Amino acid sequence: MKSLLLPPLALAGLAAAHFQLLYPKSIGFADDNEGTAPCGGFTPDFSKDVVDFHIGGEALAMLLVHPQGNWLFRVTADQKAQTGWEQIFPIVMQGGLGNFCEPRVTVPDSYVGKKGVVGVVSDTADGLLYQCVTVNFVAGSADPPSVCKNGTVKASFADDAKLSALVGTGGSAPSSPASSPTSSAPSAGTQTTTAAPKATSTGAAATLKAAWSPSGLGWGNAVTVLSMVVLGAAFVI
Ligand SMILES: [Cu+2]
Repeated sequence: MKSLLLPPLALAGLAAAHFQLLYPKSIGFADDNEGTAPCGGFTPDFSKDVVDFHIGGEALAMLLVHPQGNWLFRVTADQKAQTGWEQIFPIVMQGGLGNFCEPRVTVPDSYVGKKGVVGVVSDTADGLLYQCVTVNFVAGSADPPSVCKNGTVKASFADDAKLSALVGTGGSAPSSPASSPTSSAPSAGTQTTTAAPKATSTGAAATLKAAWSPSGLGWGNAVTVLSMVVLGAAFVI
Protein backbone atom coordinates (compact mmCIF):
# COMPACT_ATOMS: atom_id res chain seq x y z
CA MET A 1 0.00 0.00 0.00
CA LYS A 2 1.30 3.35 -0.90
CA SER A 3 2.26 5.31 2.15
CA LEU A 4 1.62 8.98 2.24
CA LEU A 5 3.19 9.50 5.62
CA LEU A 6 5.72 12.23 5.88
CA PRO A 7 9.11 11.37 7.22
CA PRO A 8 9.31 12.43 10.85
CA LEU A 9 11.87 15.10 10.16
CA ALA A 10 9.40 16.82 7.91
CA LEU A 11 7.24 17.46 10.92
CA ALA A 12 9.68 19.87 12.48
CA GLY A 13 9.13 22.87 10.31
CA LEU A 14 5.79 22.40 8.87
CA ALA A 15 4.87 25.82 7.68
CA ALA A 16 3.91 24.36 4.34
CA ALA A 17 2.50 20.99 5.17
CA HIS A 18 -1.21 20.80 5.79
CA PHE A 19 -3.06 17.53 5.91
CA GLN A 20 -3.17 14.36 3.92
CA LEU A 21 -6.10 12.09 3.27
CA LEU A 22 -4.78 8.60 3.86
CA TYR A 23 -7.99 6.72 3.07
CA PRO A 24 -9.84 6.49 0.76
CA LYS A 25 -7.41 7.37 -1.96
CA SER A 26 -7.47 11.06 -2.77
CA ILE A 27 -7.61 12.22 -6.37
CA GLY A 28 -4.46 14.15 -5.67
CA PHE A 29 -2.41 15.95 -3.08
CA ALA A 30 -0.26 18.97 -3.75
CA ASP A 31 0.79 20.82 -0.67
CA ASP A 32 0.91 24.22 -2.31
CA ASN A 33 -2.56 23.88 -3.77
CA GLU A 34 -4.41 22.25 -0.93
CA GLY A 35 -6.14 25.50 -0.14
CA THR A 36 -7.79 25.55 -3.57
CA ALA A 37 -11.46 24.60 -3.43
CA PRO A 38 -13.13 22.29 -3.91
CA CYS A 39 -10.52 19.56 -4.26
CA GLY A 40 -7.11 20.97 -3.43
CA GLY A 41 -6.28 21.91 -6.99
CA PHE A 42 -7.34 18.63 -8.59
CA THR A 43 -10.30 17.99 -10.86
CA PRO A 44 -12.40 14.87 -10.39
CA ASP A 45 -11.90 12.51 -13.31
CA PHE A 46 -14.22 9.52 -13.34
CA SER A 47 -12.20 7.79 -16.03
CA LYS A 48 -9.48 7.32 -13.43
CA ASP A 49 -9.50 6.00 -9.90
CA VAL A 50 -13.03 5.59 -8.65
CA VAL A 51 -13.38 3.71 -5.40
CA ASP A 52 -16.42 2.13 -3.81
CA PHE A 53 -17.71 4.11 -0.87
CA HIS A 54 -20.05 2.12 1.36
CA ILE A 55 -22.89 4.32 2.47
CA GLY A 56 -23.52 2.19 5.53
CA GLY A 57 -20.09 3.00 6.90
CA GLU A 58 -16.73 3.79 5.40
CA ALA A 59 -13.57 5.07 7.04
CA LEU A 60 -12.03 8.47 6.49
CA ALA A 61 -8.43 8.55 7.65
CA MET A 62 -6.34 11.68 7.75
CA LEU A 63 -2.95 12.86 8.86
CA LEU A 64 -3.11 16.36 10.25
CA VAL A 65 0.17 18.20 10.22
CA HIS A 66 -1.15 21.12 12.21
CA PRO A 67 -1.58 21.36 15.96
CA GLN A 68 -5.31 21.88 15.47
CA GLY A 69 -7.94 21.69 12.81
CA ASN A 70 -11.67 21.30 12.31
CA TRP A 71 -12.88 18.56 9.98
CA LEU A 72 -15.79 18.73 7.57
CA PHE A 73 -16.81 15.57 5.71
CA ARG A 74 -19.13 16.11 2.77
CA VAL A 75 -20.47 14.39 -0.33
CA THR A 76 -22.02 15.40 -3.61
CA ALA A 77 -23.42 13.57 -6.59
CA ASP A 78 -22.17 16.42 -8.78
CA GLN A 79 -19.24 14.83 -10.56
CA LYS A 80 -17.67 18.24 -11.01
CA ALA A 81 -17.74 18.74 -7.24
CA GLN A 82 -19.16 22.21 -7.60
CA THR A 83 -22.65 21.99 -6.15
CA GLY A 84 -24.91 19.93 -3.99
CA TRP A 85 -22.50 19.29 -1.16
CA GLU A 86 -24.07 17.58 1.83
CA GLN A 87 -22.51 17.28 5.24
CA ILE A 88 -22.27 13.66 6.38
CA PHE A 89 -20.82 13.98 9.86
CA PRO A 90 -20.70 16.61 12.59
CA ILE A 91 -17.78 18.97 12.37
CA VAL A 92 -15.03 17.61 14.56
CA MET A 93 -12.19 19.55 16.09
CA GLN A 94 -8.92 17.68 16.26
CA GLY A 95 -6.49 18.90 18.86
CA GLY A 96 -2.99 17.61 18.39
CA LEU A 97 -0.97 16.82 15.36
CA GLY A 98 -1.14 13.33 13.92
CA ASN A 99 -3.40 10.61 12.65
CA PHE A 100 -7.13 10.93 12.93
CA CYS A 101 -9.74 8.52 11.65
CA GLU A 102 -13.49 8.27 11.63
CA PRO A 103 -14.01 4.55 11.03
CA ARG A 104 -17.65 4.51 9.96
CA VAL A 105 -18.93 7.59 8.23
CA THR A 106 -22.29 7.09 6.62
CA VAL A 107 -23.98 8.61 3.58
CA PRO A 108 -27.72 9.01 2.90
CA ASP A 109 -29.40 6.07 1.13
CA SER A 110 -30.30 8.27 -1.80
CA TYR A 111 -26.70 8.10 -3.01
CA VAL A 112 -26.64 4.36 -3.63
CA GLY A 113 -25.84 3.56 -7.23
CA LYS A 114 -24.56 7.03 -8.01
CA LYS A 115 -21.10 8.30 -8.68
CA GLY A 116 -19.94 11.32 -6.82
CA VAL A 117 -17.30 13.00 -4.76
CA VAL A 118 -16.42 12.66 -1.11
CA GLY A 119 -14.75 15.77 0.21
CA VAL A 120 -12.69 16.34 3.31
CA VAL A 121 -12.09 19.92 4.34
CA SER A 122 -9.97 21.07 7.24
CA ASP A 123 -10.15 24.50 8.76
CA THR A 124 -6.67 25.18 10.06
CA ALA A 125 -4.38 28.06 10.87
CA ASP A 126 -3.50 28.02 7.18
CA GLY A 127 -7.11 28.42 6.18
CA LEU A 128 -9.41 25.91 4.52
CA LEU A 129 -7.71 22.89 3.00
CA TYR A 130 -9.34 20.44 0.60
CA GLN A 131 -9.07 16.83 -0.52
CA CYS A 132 -11.48 14.82 -2.67
CA VAL A 133 -12.19 11.21 -3.54
CA THR A 134 -14.09 10.09 -6.63
CA VAL A 135 -16.43 7.30 -5.61
CA ASN A 136 -19.15 4.87 -6.51
CA PHE A 137 -21.65 5.02 -3.69
CA VAL A 138 -22.54 1.42 -2.87
CA ALA A 139 -24.71 -0.30 -0.30
CA GLY A 140 -23.32 -1.95 2.77
CA SER A 141 -20.46 -1.10 5.04
CA ALA A 142 -16.76 -1.71 5.05
CA ASP A 143 -14.35 -2.59 7.81
CA PRO A 144 -11.88 0.20 8.52
CA PRO A 145 -8.46 -0.35 6.96
CA SER A 146 -5.32 -0.56 9.04
CA VAL A 147 -4.44 3.00 8.16
CA CYS A 148 -7.50 4.06 10.13
CA LYS A 149 -5.93 4.95 13.43
CA ASN A 150 -5.75 7.74 15.92
CA GLY A 151 -2.67 9.36 17.26
CA THR A 152 -2.40 11.11 20.56
CA VAL A 153 -5.04 13.60 19.68
CA LYS A 154 -8.22 14.92 21.19
CA ALA A 155 -11.45 15.33 19.31
CA SER A 156 -14.69 17.07 20.03
CA PHE A 157 -17.63 18.31 18.05
CA ALA A 158 -17.40 21.93 17.11
CA ASP A 159 -19.19 24.72 15.32
CA ASP A 160 -17.37 26.25 12.40
CA ALA A 161 -19.19 28.78 10.27
CA LYS A 162 -16.58 28.66 7.53
CA LEU A 163 -17.03 24.93 7.12
CA SER A 164 -20.79 25.03 7.46
CA ALA A 165 -20.87 27.52 4.61
CA LEU A 166 -19.44 24.83 2.34
CA VAL A 167 -22.48 22.59 2.55
CA GLY A 168 -26.21 22.86 2.06
CA THR A 169 -27.48 26.23 1.02
CA GLY A 170 -24.03 27.68 1.43
CA GLY A 171 -22.94 25.99 -1.75
CA SER A 172 -19.33 25.30 -2.50
CA ALA A 173 -18.21 27.78 -5.08
CA PRO A 174 -15.07 29.35 -3.71
CA SER A 175 -15.01 32.35 -5.98
CA SER A 176 -18.56 33.42 -5.38
CA PRO A 177 -19.26 34.02 -1.73
CA ALA A 178 -22.63 32.79 -0.69
CA SER A 179 -25.15 35.58 -0.85
CA SER A 180 -26.34 34.67 2.58
CA PRO A 181 -23.47 33.24 4.57
CA THR A 182 -25.75 31.51 6.95
CA SER A 183 -24.44 28.79 9.10
CA SER A 184 -26.48 25.66 9.16
CA ALA A 185 -25.10 24.85 12.55
CA PRO A 186 -27.88 24.82 15.09
CA SER A 187 -26.37 27.24 17.52
CA ALA A 188 -29.25 26.96 19.92
CA GLY A 189 -29.20 23.22 19.89
CA THR A 190 -25.63 23.02 20.95
CA GLN A 191 -26.39 24.89 24.11
CA THR A 192 -28.39 22.04 25.52
CA THR A 193 -25.33 20.17 26.51
CA THR A 194 -25.07 21.13 30.13
CA ALA A 195 -26.86 17.99 31.17
CA ALA A 196 -24.06 15.96 29.74
CA PRO A 197 -20.90 16.67 31.65
CA LYS A 198 -17.74 16.40 29.71
CA ALA A 199 -17.55 12.78 28.88
CA THR A 200 -14.15 11.33 28.62
CA SER A 201 -13.54 8.14 26.85
CA THR A 202 -10.58 6.08 26.03
CA GLY A 203 -12.37 4.76 23.02
CA ALA A 204 -11.29 5.62 19.56
CA ALA A 205 -12.98 7.98 17.23
CA ALA A 206 -15.76 5.52 16.65
CA THR A 207 -17.27 6.85 19.82
CA LEU A 208 -17.60 10.20 18.17
CA LYS A 209 -20.30 8.85 15.97
CA ALA A 210 -23.11 10.41 17.91
CA ALA A 211 -26.75 10.56 17.12
CA TRP A 212 -26.67 13.17 14.44
CA SER A 213 -28.59 13.98 11.35
CA PRO A 214 -27.86 16.32 8.47
CA SER A 215 -30.90 18.33 9.42
CA GLY A 216 -28.98 19.75 12.28
CA LEU A 217 -30.82 17.98 15.03
CA GLY A 218 -29.32 15.64 17.51
CA TRP A 219 -26.24 17.54 18.56
CA GLY A 220 -26.74 16.53 22.14
CA ASN A 221 -23.40 14.86 22.36
CA ALA A 222 -21.53 17.89 21.19
CA VAL A 223 -19.54 18.16 24.37
CA THR A 224 -18.17 14.72 24.14
CA VAL A 225 -14.46 14.98 24.43
CA LEU A 226 -12.36 12.00 23.75
CA SER A 227 -8.88 11.17 24.62
CA MET A 228 -7.80 9.12 21.73
CA VAL A 229 -6.03 5.96 22.48
CA VAL A 230 -2.76 5.49 20.80
CA LEU A 231 -3.20 2.87 18.16
CA GLY A 232 0.22 2.77 16.71
CA ALA A 233 0.58 6.49 16.64
CA ALA A 234 2.81 7.57 13.86
CA PHE A 235 4.41 10.44 15.69
CA VAL A 236 5.54 11.33 19.13
CA ILE A 237 6.39 14.94 19.55
CU1 LIG B 1 -0.67 23.85 6.66
